[in-house]
Amino acid sequence: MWIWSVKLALILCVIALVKSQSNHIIELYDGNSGFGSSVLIDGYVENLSEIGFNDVTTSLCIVQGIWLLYENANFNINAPGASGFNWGINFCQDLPPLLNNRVTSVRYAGSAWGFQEDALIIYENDWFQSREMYAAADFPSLGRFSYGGSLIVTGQSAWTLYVYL
Ligand SMILES: [Ca+2]
Ligand SMILES: [Ca+2]
Repeated sequence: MWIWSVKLALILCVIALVKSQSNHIIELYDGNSGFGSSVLIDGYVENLSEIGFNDVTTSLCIVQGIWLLYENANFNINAPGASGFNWGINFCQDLPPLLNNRVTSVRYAGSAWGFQEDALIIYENDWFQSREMYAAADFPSLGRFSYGGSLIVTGQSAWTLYVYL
C-alpha cells in the first residue's frame, strides 16, 4: 500500500510542479491582432479574474508551447464550455467567436521544461477539459485517475495504453 502512496505523492508533486512557471509562454490581448492591453502568462491560471483579464481576450500570441483556453474557470471542471488549443512558436491569431471575450482559464500541456519533450496527458473530458493526468514515463496504474475524454501526446516516443492493469 505504501507504494501506491508514494506514487500518488509523486503524481501530486509533478502536478504541483507543472502548475507553476514553465517555458510555455503565451500573451493574451484585449484587442484584435495583438493590440490593446495584454497579460503574459507562463503557468496555469484557474481564473483570469485573478489577474484582471477575465472575459476580455480577443487575440493571442504564443511565444512558445502548447496552450489550452477555456470559457469557464478551472479549465471547465465544474461547467463544461468552449475550449481551444494552440501550439507552436512565435505566432499570433484572433480567437474564434466562441471564445472571443469569453476566456476565463488557461493552462499549458506537456512538460513544464519543454513542450517537445516526451509526455502523455489524459484529460477527463473531451477537448482537453477538466482534470488531467500527466505522465512522462511508464506508468503501471493510473489508479483513480481513470480519465479518457481526450489526450495530448508530445515528443517523439510511442505510447501504449492499456485498459487493464
Ligand atoms: Ca476583447
Ligand atoms: Ca468566461
